[in-house]
Amino acid sequence: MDEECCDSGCKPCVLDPEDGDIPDLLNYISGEFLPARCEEWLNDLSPATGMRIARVPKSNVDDVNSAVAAARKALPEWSSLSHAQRADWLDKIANALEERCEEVAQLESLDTGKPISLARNVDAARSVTNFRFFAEEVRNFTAETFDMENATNHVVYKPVGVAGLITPWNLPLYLLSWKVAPALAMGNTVVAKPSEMTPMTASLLAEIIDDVGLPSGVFNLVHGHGEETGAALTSHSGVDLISFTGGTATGAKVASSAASSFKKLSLELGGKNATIVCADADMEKTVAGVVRAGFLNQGQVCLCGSRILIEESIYDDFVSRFLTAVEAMKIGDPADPETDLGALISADHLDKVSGYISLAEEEGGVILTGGITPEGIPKQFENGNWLSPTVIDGLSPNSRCATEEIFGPVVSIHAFSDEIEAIEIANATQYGLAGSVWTADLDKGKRIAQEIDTGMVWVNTWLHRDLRVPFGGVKHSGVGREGGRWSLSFYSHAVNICIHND
Ligand code: TXE
Repeated sequence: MDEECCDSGCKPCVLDPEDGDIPDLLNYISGEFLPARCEEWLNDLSPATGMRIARVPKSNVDDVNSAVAAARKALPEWSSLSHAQRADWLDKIANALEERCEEVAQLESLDTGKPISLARNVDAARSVTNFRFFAEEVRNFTAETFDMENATNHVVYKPVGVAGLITPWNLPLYLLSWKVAPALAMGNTVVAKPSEMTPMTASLLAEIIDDVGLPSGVFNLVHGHGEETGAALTSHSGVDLISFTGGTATGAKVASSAASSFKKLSLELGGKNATIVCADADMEKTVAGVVRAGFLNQGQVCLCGSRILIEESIYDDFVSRFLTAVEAMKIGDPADPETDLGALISADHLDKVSGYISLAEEEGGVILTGGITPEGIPKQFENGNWLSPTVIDGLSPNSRCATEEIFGPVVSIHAFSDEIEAIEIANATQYGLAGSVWTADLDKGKRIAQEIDTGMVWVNTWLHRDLRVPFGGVKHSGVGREGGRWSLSFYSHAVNICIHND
């Protein structure tokens, strides 16, 4: 094996001497598959093995300019279609995607290091559903009218224009399709910029869109680094709207870049979500739910419950059952259908997460389980980014590890004495995305849920999604809401036309 300095990070990547036939992914601009104009490439690495699995165009401002020009050119015709016509296009994409569902799952698991079962049941399935759901939403979309004594107000929803869609690496096609579908449904044209770490399924989507014959320029895809390609998109004067999902620090840069040209903006950022376990909760169901909330996708979901608050009277009993369940999870080969936990996204990210575990020890935390490279990882994975699921006790709820986003398979556990203290701890972070409450008393569950400063709270469940409901955060977790009619409203301008009756 040779070592080479990757463009996609400062870590050396491992090159398989037999990787000569790795795919070169391409941009998709105005209906053509193209390399970056500068003909430079980034390496896409497998999180599980560290091997290079693809090359990605290192696009720059020239490629972004071409993509935006293509999207602007396609806008008048696309935006003149009816809702029903655009819904038909979304259904065609959904059907074609569904036919290649297994391929989506395989690519997503390879590119992200997540277990194949998760890629099949969540990523691939939801990507199809997103297109189908928004096809139906826009078909049934009715604009409001408001009658006055001598006039009628007609609200008309116009497309915003060219939508720049920037997505992260944790749920690549799931999140991209969550933005592309409503953006197209409302008559916008799109320039998508997926994460440079997980470009594969975005390229597959471009292939599918090309196959179904969507008019050229309606959907464009530009691969590349965030600082170069992403920043060129957010600052582009020909882009009218930015929807961004990613880290809070990047979100701040995106917001300031988009602000000078007053782009419509939606930011879905990080989270540090509390899971509140009350003494009256059903122990068996709660343990299973709290493990899932803490560790799904190796804890790399913005909604993950990484701060577990447990009522004092059941603390010892709950923790003992919780540890047993955490230690029973199967970590290893992402391609094995029995695997529960795969690899972390990158060597840099593993360093970040491991750094937090060291910090936790400095802050007085005690590692109850995990915190190490899992034992028995097969040889082919020895250069991958592996970490065993980690549970930390003894931290102050105000410590950095208990309040900052770690975004890995790491949770901290804390005791609380009553509802008021649980709410106080839950709110003691700059984030405000989600949370969950586990209790047999549904009135209490609802009461606590209303006091948590987040955009979403689940009671006795987690990540139980109805696509019609608003999705988004408060505080440093984001700005704006997407989902159902909130998406249709974000991806359009509401214009009022008042007609006098006399
Ligand atoms: O994401 P970034 P990173 C959190 C998590 C993680 C941290 C950093 O805590 O550790 O963010 O992750 C593009 N202008 N989340 O650095 O940088 C980038 O190319 C325009 C939470 O990997 O936010 C990618 O397409 N775009 C999160 C996208 O932004 C830029 C999911 C996200 O990358 C850009 C992922 C710029 N200046 C990480 N810089 C969630 N909310 O679910 C980067 N990008």
